[in-house]
Amino acid sequence: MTDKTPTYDDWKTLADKEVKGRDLTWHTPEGIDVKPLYTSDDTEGLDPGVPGIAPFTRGPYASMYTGRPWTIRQYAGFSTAEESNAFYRRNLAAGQKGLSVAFDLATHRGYDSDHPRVVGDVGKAGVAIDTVRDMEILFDQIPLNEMSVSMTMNGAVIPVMAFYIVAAERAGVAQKDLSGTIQNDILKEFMVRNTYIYPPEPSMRIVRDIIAYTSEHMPRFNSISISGYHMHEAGATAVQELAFTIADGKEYAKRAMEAGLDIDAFAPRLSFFWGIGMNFFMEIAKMRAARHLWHDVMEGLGAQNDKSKMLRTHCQTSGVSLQEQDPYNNVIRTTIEAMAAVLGGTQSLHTNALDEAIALPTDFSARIARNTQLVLQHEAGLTNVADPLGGSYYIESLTDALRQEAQKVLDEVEAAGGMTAYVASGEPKAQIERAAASKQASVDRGETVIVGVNKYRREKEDEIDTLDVDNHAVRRSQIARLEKVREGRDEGACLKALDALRKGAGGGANVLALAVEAARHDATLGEISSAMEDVFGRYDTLPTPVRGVFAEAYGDDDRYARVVEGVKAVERRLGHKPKLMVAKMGQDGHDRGANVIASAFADMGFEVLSGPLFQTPEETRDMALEQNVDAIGASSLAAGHKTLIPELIGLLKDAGRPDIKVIAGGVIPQKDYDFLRDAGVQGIYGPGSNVVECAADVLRLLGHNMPPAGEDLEAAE
Ligand code: MLC
Ligand code: 5AD
Repeated sequence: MTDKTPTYDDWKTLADKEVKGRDLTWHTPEGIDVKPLYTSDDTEGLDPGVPGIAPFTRGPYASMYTGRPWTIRQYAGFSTAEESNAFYRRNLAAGQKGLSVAFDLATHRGYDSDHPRVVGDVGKAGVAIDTVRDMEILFDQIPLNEMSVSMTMNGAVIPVMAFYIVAAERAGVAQKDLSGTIQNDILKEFMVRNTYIYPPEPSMRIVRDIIAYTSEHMPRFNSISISGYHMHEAGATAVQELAFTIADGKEYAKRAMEAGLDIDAFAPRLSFFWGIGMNFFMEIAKMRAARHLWHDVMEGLGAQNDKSKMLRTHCQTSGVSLQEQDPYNNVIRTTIEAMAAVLGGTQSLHTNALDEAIALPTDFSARIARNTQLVLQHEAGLTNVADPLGGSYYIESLTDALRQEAQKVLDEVEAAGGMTAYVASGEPKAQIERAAASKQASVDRGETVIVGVNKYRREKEDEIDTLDVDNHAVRRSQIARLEKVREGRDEGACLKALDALRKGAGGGANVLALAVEAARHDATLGEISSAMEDVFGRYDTLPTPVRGVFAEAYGDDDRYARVVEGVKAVERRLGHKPKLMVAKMGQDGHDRGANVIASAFADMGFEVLSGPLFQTPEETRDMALEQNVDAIGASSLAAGHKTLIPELIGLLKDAGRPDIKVIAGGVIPQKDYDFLRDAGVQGIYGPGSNVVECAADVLRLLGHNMPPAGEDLEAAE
């Protein structure tokens, strides 16, 4: 040993010897080259400061969890308001601290439960809410002046906020005493989540009206939850999630300022929301970089109050990281992700349940998910020190690299005229889809390992119990209550309030204030929503999947090449390219999987037709017949499959085209497979399916004899 402090070069000499010169650099999808070792050289000039003081890299509060732990806030909702209320109360009794409401897709998209477009969606992916009465039942015996409530609502945000305010009012709680958060983040809906209703401009006006209303009347309420989560779930890299989300936040702040609001009057109640996946250190660095970036953005906009510059956030562990295969591994994944969220300094956290890949949580899986947080808070010693990773060479360096990369994207957004214009150009959506396709290709090729899925796969899976909601029963009971509410109200007063809302939407009035009035007269969600639709219109888009990502990732891979040959053989026989329609029926807007399939199949030589989102089975049939497709791939991630897919098959039969093959993919529990097969579904592809193998299967369905993969799937055990 010499006295000299060893340098990075000293280390490199040794390491090179150990690995015989192999390059140990990790080239991340973010475009960051992560070295195999970090030293004090890497943090020279980087001082992250202390928690609670600008730029808040180390946390928004000085004492952080040493003063108060993060809020355990489990996102939940299913079936009726009664069932969800009972579920919330059980969870609160068992240690949950805040509420977070998941609404069904009918509610999200502004339809009452009796609307013909939502037959398959009512009560499925969340709770059905049609009127103030439903909202009163949802929060029955929950003191709204004490309990902070988050509501994930963006499309039908106006009627939902109005119902919440009026339900509280009827329970004797004034709106000034309500604490919580409304998601109200429409820009990311146009990019990735797809539960928009109106076109971008009127949608932005709604966001602004809510910020204005809450900053005046609801000082304890967070007016928006600027969400990167859904970008993350759609496949975005950390830099994309970070940059597009901060850019969204800047856009909302600018819009509110343009409407004459003082930035320091509303900015302290802007909040954020991150998705936290398995890339442990990257996720921690992302959260720290975000706080620094937001601080700079708000200073740039002229904020004076420190609270305006302080990014507070909710986090949710990643849904797409969870798998159907060997599902108990999901408990481990969620624990790791939850630790990243905590070490990144989150204010509030949802941990996913182990059955995520196939269904909504049961009491059992919800208990484990909640207890994951309780164990982290009470047993792991994580809350004893604020920002315990502060000063880590790697973390500080990665935080800075992410901040710089994201800043470059922020500058591009600025040059493109701000985020509304950039979103309208379709560019961020396309970038995220490219990242998603390339990630899928990497998993399918086994370069990215997922334990129990593309490596160490079990020969036989255990069955687990999953929650099933009787969609028809929920719909019947919702319709009965809707009718009762309509009968019991003063129709004249209700119509008058709706008319005032319609007029106000056309003029410059605050639509939330007018909707509160309509809700007081028991107008329904669908009525409030369509009063605004009369003025704003409804927004539709056609998916445009990216091309070329799979072809590039697979190159001359043998199996891929054989599938491409198979497609050509089928083309010769049919006299046209095999034509696949990717269909999204019902109000389910989760389109990552559908886009990945469309993109990959097109690369393999299929002619792919992507149907618009939100089709009815009739509309899918019409499009399929008109375009004369050979097969339809129905993608379902929101539990509408048992209603919508059999209906489509029946309609094709009635139209004399039972030969059009129908396959299904997405979040479909094994226990529904037989039901779907009996209904005529010819192939079912759950989470973890390999896209090239799906294509081989479709070729088989079209009469081309592809040998099964066999050797291509590395099966262990
Ligand atoms: C906190 N406080 C402290 C403190 N820490 N006081 C002293 N010392 C400390 N160390 C105070 C705060 O100032 C605040 O008071 C109060 O305690 C609560 O802390 P908070 O940090 O505001 O936490 P919380 O109330 O939980 O709010 C967190 C939030 C909020 C700001 C991120 O926006 C939120 O709850 N978001 C949740 C969003 C959510 O659940 N979304 C689900 C999406 S699911 P005061 O007086 O200042 O308020 C989804 C899926 C899908 O989207 O697609 O369907
Ligand atoms: N209950 C609980 N969790 C839900 N999620 C979505 N809907 C519900 C619900 N009704 C979670 C899942 C999903 C993410 C978007 O939110 O984790 O991946």
